[in-house]
Amino acid sequence: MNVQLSEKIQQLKKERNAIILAHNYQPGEIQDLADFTGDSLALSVKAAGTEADVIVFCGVRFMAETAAILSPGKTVLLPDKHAGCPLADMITAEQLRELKRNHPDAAAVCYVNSSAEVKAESDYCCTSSNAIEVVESLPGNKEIIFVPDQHLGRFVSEKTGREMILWPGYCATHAAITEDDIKNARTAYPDAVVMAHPECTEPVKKLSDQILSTGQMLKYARQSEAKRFIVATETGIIHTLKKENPGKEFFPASKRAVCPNMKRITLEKVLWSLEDMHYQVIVPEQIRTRAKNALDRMVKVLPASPDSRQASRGGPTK
Ligand code: CIZ
Repeated sequence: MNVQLSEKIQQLKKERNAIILAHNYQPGEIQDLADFTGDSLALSVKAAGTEADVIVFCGVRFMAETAAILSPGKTVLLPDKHAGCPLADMITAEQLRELKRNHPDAAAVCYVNSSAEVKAESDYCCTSSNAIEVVESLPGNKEIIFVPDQHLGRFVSEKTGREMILWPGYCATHAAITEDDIKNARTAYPDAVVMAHPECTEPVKKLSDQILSTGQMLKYARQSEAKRFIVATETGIIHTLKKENPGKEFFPASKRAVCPNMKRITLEKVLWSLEDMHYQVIVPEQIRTRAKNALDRMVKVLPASPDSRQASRGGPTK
């Protein structure tokens, strides 16, 4: 870590009454600098509960938007304005409106990896850790539209037995992990547990032992008796997995599973972001309130707050 840079950041952070959030997929030095690390929703919920005036979100745009949706009184900064999410960009609000016009009785469920506009058009939001529960909460005869991730959608459909209208979106970083990667990793580390994210393709998930969101992976690794783990998600999470579990070993399923957008955030950009108060992520109020409704409906069908849920309901799903 560049000590001078990080000292400057800490100083400015105090002056601005700011907090720094880092997603589990961020570079290690950004995670080490952050006040909180975690998944996008847990981070946004945490930030909303603080007295900070400024949130620096080290992640991608939809994550900063989620923080802005939950913290209308705070300034939300994304250190690199080009840090987008190709998966979130695979569906627009107009495309979802058209899907809803074609299925007027359907409930629209959107994965948190979506733009604020798409959330605003949705009845429910969900995360990869609660998507099954959100879908299960809907009446059995209700048609369901699920956007934008087809792999998470198919996984939820299989687990719940509910047929869903799936949008063909996908995360290119998770799609880069192949069946051969899992087979090769298993050959190299035969005693390792394979943890895969639900955004992975179906064949990869079928070859894995545990299908887990990032928060669930962290919890599973902490609690498991296993000593070695193959990790089939963005490789940034391995930094925290190693830090939290010094006696255990973690291997990426594929070294190609690196999200170029997540890696746009650097220490320099975090500093510039606080110096110049850019790039502000603003969600227009009429979009924000509708998007928040989708998040609130999600929380209502779950028994606890997203934070405690992550801890208490983060059990494996396979
Ligand atoms: O919602 C998030 O933070 C993402 C992208 C994945 C996860 O499993 O936490």
